[in-house]
Amino acid sequence: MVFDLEMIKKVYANFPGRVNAARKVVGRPLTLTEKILYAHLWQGDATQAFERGNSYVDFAPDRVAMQDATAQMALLQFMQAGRDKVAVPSTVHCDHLIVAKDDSKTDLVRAVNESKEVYDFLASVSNKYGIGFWKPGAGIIHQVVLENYAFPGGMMIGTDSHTVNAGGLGMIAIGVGGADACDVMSGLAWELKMPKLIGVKLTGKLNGWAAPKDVILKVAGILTVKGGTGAVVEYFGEGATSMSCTGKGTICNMGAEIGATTSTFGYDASMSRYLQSTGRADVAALADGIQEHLTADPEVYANPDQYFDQVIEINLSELEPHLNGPFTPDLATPISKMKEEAAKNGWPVKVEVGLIGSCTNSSYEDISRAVSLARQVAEKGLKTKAEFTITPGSELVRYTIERDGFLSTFDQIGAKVFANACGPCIGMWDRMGAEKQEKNTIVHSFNRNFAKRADGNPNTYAFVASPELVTALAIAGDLTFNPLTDTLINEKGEQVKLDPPSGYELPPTGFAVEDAGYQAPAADGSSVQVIVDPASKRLQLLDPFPAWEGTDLKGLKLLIKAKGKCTTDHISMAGPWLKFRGHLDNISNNLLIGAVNFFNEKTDTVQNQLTGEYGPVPTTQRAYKAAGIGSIVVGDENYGEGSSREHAAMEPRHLGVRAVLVKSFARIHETNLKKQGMLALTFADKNDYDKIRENDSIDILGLTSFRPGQPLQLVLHHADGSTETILANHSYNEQQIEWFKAGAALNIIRQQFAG
Ligand code: MIC
Ligand code: SF4
Repeated sequence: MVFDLEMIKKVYANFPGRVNAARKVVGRPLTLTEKILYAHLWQGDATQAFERGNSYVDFAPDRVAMQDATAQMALLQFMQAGRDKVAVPSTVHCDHLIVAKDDSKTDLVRAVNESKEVYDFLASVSNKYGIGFWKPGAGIIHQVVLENYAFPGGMMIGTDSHTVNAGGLGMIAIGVGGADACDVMSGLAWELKMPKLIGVKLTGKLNGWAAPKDVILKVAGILTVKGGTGAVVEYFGEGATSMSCTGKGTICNMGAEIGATTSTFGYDASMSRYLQSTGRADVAALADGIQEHLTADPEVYANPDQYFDQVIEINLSELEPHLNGPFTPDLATPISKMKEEAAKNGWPVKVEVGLIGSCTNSSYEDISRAVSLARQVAEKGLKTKAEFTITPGSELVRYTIERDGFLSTFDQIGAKVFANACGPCIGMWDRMGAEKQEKNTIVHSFNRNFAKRADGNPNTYAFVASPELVTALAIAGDLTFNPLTDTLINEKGEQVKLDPPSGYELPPTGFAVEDAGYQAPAADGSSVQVIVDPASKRLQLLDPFPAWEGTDLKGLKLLIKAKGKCTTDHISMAGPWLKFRGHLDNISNNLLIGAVNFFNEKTDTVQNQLTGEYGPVPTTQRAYKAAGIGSIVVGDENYGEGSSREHAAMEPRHLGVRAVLVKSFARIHETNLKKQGMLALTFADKNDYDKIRENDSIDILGLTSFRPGQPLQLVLHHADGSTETILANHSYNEQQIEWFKAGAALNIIRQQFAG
């Protein structure tokens, strides 16, 4: 079945005209990114050129996707927006709440029982408002979107940072907070600063052990976790077209780890093959009809330096397999250097567990290449040294790999197959012994490896690699094993070498599935009741946040000055906390518990300025709230990196934090703060971070004349009676200032619909 074919036809019917209009106003050949963006202007045909990195632009995305952990908040907000039905095709995917422990069946049954209330809520809201619902077990949002909804030249937003995965099928797909999704589902425009453009030219061809994953691991090493901020990464060149569509998806997926707004590839034969094999020959035929518009103008790829803000070139023929980590996805080490690096840094080299799958790497191709290595275990008389797990990305893939015998090969090496869900990737992994907090190493094909992410153990060193390399390292049980050069000793004591992986881009006999797990919404949902039990611990209807009081904010207490990396995992942890994603007050008990306090280097231990005592961050903040005192959070570089979860913005808002002042922000988090009526500020002089003292009370001045481009003044009242004044920049435009004044963007939508 092809979903929303009429919508795709409409987009394609307008596409050539829109691209031509854009080329005229921009006055030069266009990149693919520009074509898709200009073809999705809210206003229709372009009448002016927008300045990259500067102009705020209103867009009209074609669709919205939400995963269960973020959909709860997105839909709780949408329910307040006063709409009967979503304005664009939208879907909900149940993938984040399933704990990986025993095996897929047992784990799924347990999750369906444990999270029944949440699943029922999501199913009934979906049914009521015309949203497609993918049941638990159907698969991970991004894989399901790629298989069913993504289309070349389309534009979508999703409440998950890895929504960008759909760039593999030539989309502009962007991760957002739930409030943004709520806007688009309510029929409003979606605003984004016109991104800068990074071009990545891929020459040569992948071979041997190198995989698409290595392209993005390498790019992450070059650009770092901040390098893509505010930019779209567009890949091109012979290396791009020679790669599979799902491989392109992997590269785009992990573009979230460099902070990129999104990544994309031009339409090519690999995308057409993928569309056909996933039952969408119609879409492929439509895309063929406008193919020159679904890639950049030829001048652009011939002279990329003239059209992109930055150009990187990677020769795939020379690309080495990489391992990125530990604790950050941009610490890239080519496998040949691992022995040296591990010894130098004291990384534990014994691999305890190899995990493949996730939304990043669970295509048929990935699994078939990994299985070609698993097969060699028996053939070469080896024994797998580490534990090994697989989380298939969708039921379509799982069913097909089972049919093709791959799962039984994995079974022979003792692998565990978890449910088609996020599982260990998001800390939903009941790993035996993790509570002992022993120092240990795991390797996985996921995208993130922040401390504690997979198993909650701060001493787990997690390294990211291609599924092929993960499989080889699990077989060897050794992080420093270089399959290109090293041999293993088999059961008979002989030295054997693994042959390089091989596999299939797509299943030779086609995909198959019995029940993909989709539930269509009611044609007329007006009589569907959505019930939220007021006594529920997992769901809570939202109360609107109060409007700004109309004055400067004075006497804000410093809640915490966070030191170093402060991702959304540090601000609002996942794992066991995922169960409270629909209950703002309960989840607020994890506020910033992972952030390191600059003054004592401890986590979750800050001074309460009212009592002088040290206590957990949420308790301290609740004390300020009870006393009617506002507070401020101070942070370092790239604050809020990682996830799209708006809980990281709503929790401080709910508990009475008024402003977040940092050296720099990650894009989605900065927008989330603005949407929820918070002040998201950056130090005009980054050195002023050092001026913030533990017992500071801080005034924010200039709010009564809050204007775009004009810094605010902050007065730091130190405990010794001295004061210092510093400047804070902001990136609010007129509209966003209105959100601040109204108390949240949603308060404005609500008023509009009520009026
Ligand atoms: C993640 O990979 O961190 C998540 C869990 O998918 C998040 C979304 C969430 O926090 O629910 C993301 O990447 O946006
Ligand atoms: Fe799920 Fe992990 Fe993908 Fe996030 S990155 S959507 S947690 S599989």
